[in-house]
Amino acid sequence: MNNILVTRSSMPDFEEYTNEIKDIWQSHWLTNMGVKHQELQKELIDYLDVEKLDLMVNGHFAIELSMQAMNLHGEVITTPFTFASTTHAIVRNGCEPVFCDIDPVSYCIDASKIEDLITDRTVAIAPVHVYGHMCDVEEIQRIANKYGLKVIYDAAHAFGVKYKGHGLGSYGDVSCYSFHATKVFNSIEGGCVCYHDEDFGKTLYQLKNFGIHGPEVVDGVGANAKMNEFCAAMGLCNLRHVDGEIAKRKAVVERYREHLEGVDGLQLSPIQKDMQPNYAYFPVVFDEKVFGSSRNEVFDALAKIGVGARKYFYPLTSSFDCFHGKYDVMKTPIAVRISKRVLTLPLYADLALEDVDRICKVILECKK
Ligand code: T4K
Repeated sequence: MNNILVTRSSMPDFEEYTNEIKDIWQSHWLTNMGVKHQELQKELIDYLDVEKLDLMVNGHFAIELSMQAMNLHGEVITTPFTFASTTHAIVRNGCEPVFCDIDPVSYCIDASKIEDLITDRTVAIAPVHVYGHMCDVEEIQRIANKYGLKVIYDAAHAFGVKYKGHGLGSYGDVSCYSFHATKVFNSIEGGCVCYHDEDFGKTLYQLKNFGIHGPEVVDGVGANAKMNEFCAAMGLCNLRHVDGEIAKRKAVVERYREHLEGVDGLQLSPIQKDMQPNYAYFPVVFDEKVFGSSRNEVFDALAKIGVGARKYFYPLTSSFDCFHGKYDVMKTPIAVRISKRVLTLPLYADLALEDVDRICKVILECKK
């Protein structure tokens, strides 16, 4: 079997992309909110079913600049079971992450534990729709309204997910998506912020362009987080095919489930109620005592046949070296447990079902 990695970027036909970028050659307009940028922005508002949206250079700056635009100072309740980006965006804004434990089934923030963490310094909640699973958006909004907190969703994994028929990105004050090469929908690098408040949108737009307000006015300390025209063009192409890609991912996930569902010692994620999933990741949690092999042993067995599963998300962000000694990881015991036991299996649209069969065979051979 050829090497199989945890994911593989979806790409349009070469001709489709070169066709899409032809007019960039004619116009010589390469970046700074050009025609492709505007087109993609419009199409994504429709596709994601959200009110307002601004494109970003990547998912990380979507989160970081959203927080900056809200001028947050204080504590932000979040989870450590995520990619570095979520926690780093909070810290780089000068705020203090306060880690809430995760739900043992969805792996998203356990909303029933948020209120206990609220202090007079709490300014926001930054939950993560991890693996494209959905947070308890209604309960989180109830808490935010009660305590006057902002809600910034890290929706990096949640492209195309719908809840009760509506775009998941319309929940909270903002939802931040990633369009990185490894995501369900990619623009090579890219991301967006979905939001409701017009004034927030204006501030965010300035912050992604150095804080520039007008040709002679710079009234914010901004960054450069603009999506360029080549990335926007890739996004336009990939958006035409994303429904087909998600359907193919679904077939891969169903094949995994055929092999692994009901096996003692393995925890698969259920499809959540009222939710249209995007099949972004396929996490499996290994209970060594029941299954007979640990997560790490399965990881090694797969590596031996050239399969690169990943330990998303191990280590927890709260135990990163850069935060050494700062956070007590034992305050989030479920996150610790899941993080030590989870393996995300290869998943992408073109993964052959026969390869899924072989991957599962190796996993099941680890059962003792
Ligand atoms: N919030 C959350 C919850 C996130 O997961 C992320 C990103 C963000 C925020 C921030 O969004 P961005 O600023 O990145 O837009 C990868 C991605 O780089 C990262 O975007 C993603 N999360 C994270 C979960 O996964 P690595 O370090 O695992 O990437 P890497 O280079 O090992 O790639 C993983 C696999 O993907 C490779 O084995 C093969 C495949 N791949 C990779 C690249 C770069 C491709 O097929 N094509 C490619 O171009 O972080």
